[in-house]
Amino acid sequence: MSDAPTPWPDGFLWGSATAAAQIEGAAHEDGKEDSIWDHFARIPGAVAGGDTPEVAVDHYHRMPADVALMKELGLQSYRFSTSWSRIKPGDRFVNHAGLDFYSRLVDELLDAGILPWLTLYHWDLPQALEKTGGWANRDTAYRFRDYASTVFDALGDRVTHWTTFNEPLCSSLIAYAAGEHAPGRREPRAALAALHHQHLAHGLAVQTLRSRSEEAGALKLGITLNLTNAVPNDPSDPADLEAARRIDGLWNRMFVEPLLLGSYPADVLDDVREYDFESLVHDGDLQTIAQPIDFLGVNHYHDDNVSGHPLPADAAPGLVPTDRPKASPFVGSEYVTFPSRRLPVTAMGWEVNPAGLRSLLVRLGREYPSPPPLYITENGAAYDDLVDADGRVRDTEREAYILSHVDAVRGAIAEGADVRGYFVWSFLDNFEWAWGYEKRFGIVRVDYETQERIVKDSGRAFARVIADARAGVRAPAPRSAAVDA
Ligand code: GBH
Repeated sequence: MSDAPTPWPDGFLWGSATAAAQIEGAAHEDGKEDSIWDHFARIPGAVAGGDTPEVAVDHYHRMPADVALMKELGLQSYRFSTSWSRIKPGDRFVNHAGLDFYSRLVDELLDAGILPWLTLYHWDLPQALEKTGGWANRDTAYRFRDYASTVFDALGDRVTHWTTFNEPLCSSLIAYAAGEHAPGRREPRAALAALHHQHLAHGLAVQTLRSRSEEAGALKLGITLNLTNAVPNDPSDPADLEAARRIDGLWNRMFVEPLLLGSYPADVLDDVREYDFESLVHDGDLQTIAQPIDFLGVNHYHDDNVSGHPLPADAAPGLVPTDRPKASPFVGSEYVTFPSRRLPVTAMGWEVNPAGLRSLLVRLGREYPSPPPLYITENGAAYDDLVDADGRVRDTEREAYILSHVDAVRGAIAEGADVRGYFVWSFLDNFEWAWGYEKRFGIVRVDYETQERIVKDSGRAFARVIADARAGVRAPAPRSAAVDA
């Protein structure tokens, strides 16, 4: 009853997202050199099926047609990332041929009436910088600031929305401790160093871009975090509550709090005491990191169901570990387990639970004094698509996932969360990191033989959501509310 659908707030922004290494291909064209993902994918066993980002979905050569398709679906904004190793190969000179690709992309988007939403780092560090220590080396933060400044030189006249990092949790803890992502290191202390240095790099880049902005308020600067509710498996069990505190601390608060409060959470510093995290934090770093930002991007896919007990031998597979060998990304809390709650899951094994997104958004507004406006910068699902003989992709599960999560966002807004936009992940099927091309997240299908694009049923449904929202149409009440009435 309380769930009567409200219209979307004025100016609510609808879009879709991708990342350079996942879609561009042309991995060694026009002067681009190896990123850590090009390098990592060539290590036998690192990526499922031996897949690499070398060709991906060839977006580098098909960009104008892809933008035309975005326009056809009515996207108001397109979130993409720039590739550092295309723009500054080896982090040396500026490669104008590489930079020019993004300049053409931005022009194409603006011509189509689509707002460019640029991410500077979506996991593809130049391999040359990994050789000098990667993100475990503090100097990489300063190299990032210079790269950000280079991109701003070229695009700052046309791009207003800038995201420094996409999911620093993944590019620190999963990349440097679990070894599941490039560079594939399994060094907990290096992972914590990467975490702090990415925060620092964010702050340095925000300072630099802000100082370069000529018109106050014209630039919108922010960061995207992947935030995940840590749900205690048995809320009456102290061990499960403690496990949930640890995962919430390491997974969420270690990222949100330095940015919004200017401090790392004391309980997590205690959990990681053996790695001497505090010696990584120099005087003044936290002030740099806590620069005011204009938005917080939230990527959300699923909750984590958390336990402090070992899994029973006959347990259903939980969220982690996956089927590839890896170390734990849960630095300092390696003992925590993730039992299955037996909710429906996607092809990734991730739970489908839109209520989790709603509570997460509401909680951000309640727990932090005046959080910046929130944007859902990624939400979506992998499923094995059914393709009809006539080529129609009836991805009913993905469609249901997206519609139910869009509805959860609206529910959160009704409860007071300041959410200003929603980007579905992903615009195209693409290189799903360690899973290669096996997992498909697109609302547009890509035939990996021919590179043909086919809008899936979920893409058509999302286009209708956008059209209705913009027309001020009140969507029908969600099914549960309709039943209650
Ligand atoms: C996003 O990250 C990425 O930004 C995007 O590039 C990607 O394609 C998309 O999602 C789909 O995967 O506990 O170590 O087993 C994914 C967010 C957060 C998913 C951590 C896996 C658990 C890893 N990830 N999560 S682990």
